[in-house]
Amino acid sequence: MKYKDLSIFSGNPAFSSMLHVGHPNIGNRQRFLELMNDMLDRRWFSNDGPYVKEFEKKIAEYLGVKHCIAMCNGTIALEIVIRALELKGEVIVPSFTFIATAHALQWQEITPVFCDIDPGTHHIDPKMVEKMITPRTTGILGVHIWGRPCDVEALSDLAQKHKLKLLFDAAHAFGCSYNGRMIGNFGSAEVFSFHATKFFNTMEGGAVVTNDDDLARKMRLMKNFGFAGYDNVIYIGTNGKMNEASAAMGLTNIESIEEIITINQRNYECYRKHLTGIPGINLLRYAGREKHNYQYITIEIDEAEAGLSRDGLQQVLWAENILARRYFYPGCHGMEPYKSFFPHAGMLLPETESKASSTLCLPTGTAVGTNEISVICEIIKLIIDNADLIRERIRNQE
Ligand code: T4K
Repeated sequence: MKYKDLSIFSGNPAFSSMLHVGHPNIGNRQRFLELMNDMLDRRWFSNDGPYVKEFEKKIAEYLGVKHCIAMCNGTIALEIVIRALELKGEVIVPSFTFIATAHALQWQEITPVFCDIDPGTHHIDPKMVEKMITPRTTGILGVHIWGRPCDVEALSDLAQKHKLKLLFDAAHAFGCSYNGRMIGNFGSAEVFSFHATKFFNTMEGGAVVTNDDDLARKMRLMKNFGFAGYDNVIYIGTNGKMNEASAAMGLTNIESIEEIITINQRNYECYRKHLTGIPGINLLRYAGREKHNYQYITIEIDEAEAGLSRDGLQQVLWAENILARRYFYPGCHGMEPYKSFFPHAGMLLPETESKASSTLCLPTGTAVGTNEISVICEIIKLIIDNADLIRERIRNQE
């Protein structure tokens, strides 16, 4: 598809350079450079260096949780905690999540059993979870999609009732709360991603946080090859360590976290104001008294009302250099190896299929200003106003 040809401004995109979803936020650059200089002087780059230790302490304090084990990324963090919890057999997980959630299970030969979502929240539906429990089920892996907490209480009750382990993928939910308590304090453990595209980043990085002392001890061994001191390996392990440069980025960014959230919230409010009233475009709301990080601007496109499909809208936005992303499309069950393993999974996942084909994430973060957001919304309005014409142009290009 030649996206440029779809520009509504006669082939001249509205923005001269790409507006991204996931352009990294950077705190105080000078502070980061100072930390990097110190690191170079010290010549200590990895293996539980001083920055990683300080980072873990700061994260644990910020979340009010006993243990933070920093890792090289969120995927390895998931794999390590899944192993430390001794999950096996089947684990129930939403299909409407990033592929890493499912892969972290499958990588350890655990079957991810895909569960449908609640269409109102986009979260794993506890009523459906209960129906998917079998004698092989050992755990539930909930995901706090878009930084909004999933139904922690219902999942905790289910886990308790059926004697299952409960783990949360909180990759999107750093800085968010559930019932006034910071995400990070629920289930046996919660996993964060601090990837460059996350609102709070360590370039690459992640962490498992937990209030369980034994689990924390086990994961500390596991992320360092199982070493319990020089020449003494007491456990099977891997290399899941965070490096010092990543920790320095984390230490820099944690100082600016409230500022970054304020900008994300400002951007969200700006989108809310400008998208209101555009037919068929519904912004997912951050509501209530919980703490939110506002890192995803997610819209749902009602094709019948908008006159255009989600994919049609995305194509025209790309032509205007607005790199909107259709995250979690087509759902984990629609990707390999799961597609081949469970070719009919979609029949049990109607809400997942519907949301995977109707949601779109729009650019935000500190690299995006309110003027740009007004223009993005103006363009979306123009596209929807001219949906018939645009459908015709897309058809001609296919
Ligand atoms: N669980 C969940 C629910 C997750 O969402 C994720 C990761 C994980 C687990 C696993 O955590 P990690 O192992 O990644 O720590 C991104 C991220 O790579 C991934 O971390 C994230 N979720 C996922 C939702 O999105 P893509 O496919 O969007 O990456 P890419 O390269 O297309 O970049 C996205 C946008 O960001 C582009 O428009 C370019 C921009 N960008 C990206 C990078 C890396 C920049 O402007 N600068 C950059 O440095 O996956």
